[in-house]
Amino acid sequence: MPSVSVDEAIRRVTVEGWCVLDSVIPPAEVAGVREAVLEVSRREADADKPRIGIGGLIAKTQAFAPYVAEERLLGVAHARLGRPVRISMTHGIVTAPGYGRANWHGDWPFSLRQDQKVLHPYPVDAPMHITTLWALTEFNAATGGTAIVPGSHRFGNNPSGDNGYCEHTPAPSELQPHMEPGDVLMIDSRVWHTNGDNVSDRTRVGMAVRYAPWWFNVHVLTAGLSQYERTMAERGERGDDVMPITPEQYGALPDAAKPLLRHVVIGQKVRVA
Ligand SMILES: O=C(O)CCC(=O)C(=O)O
Repeated sequence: MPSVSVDEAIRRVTVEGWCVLDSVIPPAEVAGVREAVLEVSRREADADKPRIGIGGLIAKTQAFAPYVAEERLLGVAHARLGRPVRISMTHGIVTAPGYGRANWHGDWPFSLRQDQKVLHPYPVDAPMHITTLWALTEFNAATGGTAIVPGSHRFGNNPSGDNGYCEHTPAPSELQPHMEPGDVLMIDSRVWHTNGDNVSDRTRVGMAVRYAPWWFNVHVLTAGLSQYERTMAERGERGDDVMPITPEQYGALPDAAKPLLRHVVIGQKVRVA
């Protein structure tokens, strides 16, 4: 039985900017999801890499799809972002023992070293994106679990926007929530966060799934769409944050997940009249 209710989760994400939802993936089912993510990471990347980031995860495994529309996740997303919401990005994260802490940042469009971003200080105080970080192994201070600065969604800027705080120095008020496999950390994407140091002897496995309101423009991130193709050609790189899924992959998704991912199906027929 989950111990955090929908209402409590909404209150915490609204006021404190974060909340841990326990057992979004039931304990008996976590190993299957973890193995699916590890299988993709073995296919995609050199096992010796200290951090393997897997962009467009939903196009590579759908093992986590049964959980993305969980009542509390959608309850908070709807309360903060309105309806309908969409899943903007899905990433696998695998960090090896010894992998060090990265930099404080907010997530796009609050990752302020990117070209496309919200101006800072932010011109409006509004939730625009929600990041969820899924523990598939234990997340804690030893394994390099996500560090956050509670309340920082209301600070109007973050260290990647040169706000006077060092991006690489621990913040006095930070905390690293302890999460069991299957738990999910839900944050307003403006919350300052980073991975911690993995000082354990265990590989940390997780996922990031982000939720966006209906008006949020993911075209610039979606491989195959003209806005993405033009931008990436100018930059000479191809980001893999959002990868399209096939109609077959879409058809096999659980019904509750379909509305969240409809926008990334390729080969959709367009009716012009
Ligand atoms: O690895 C983590 O715990 C944090 C990942 C992160 O910062 C992100 O996905 O934006």
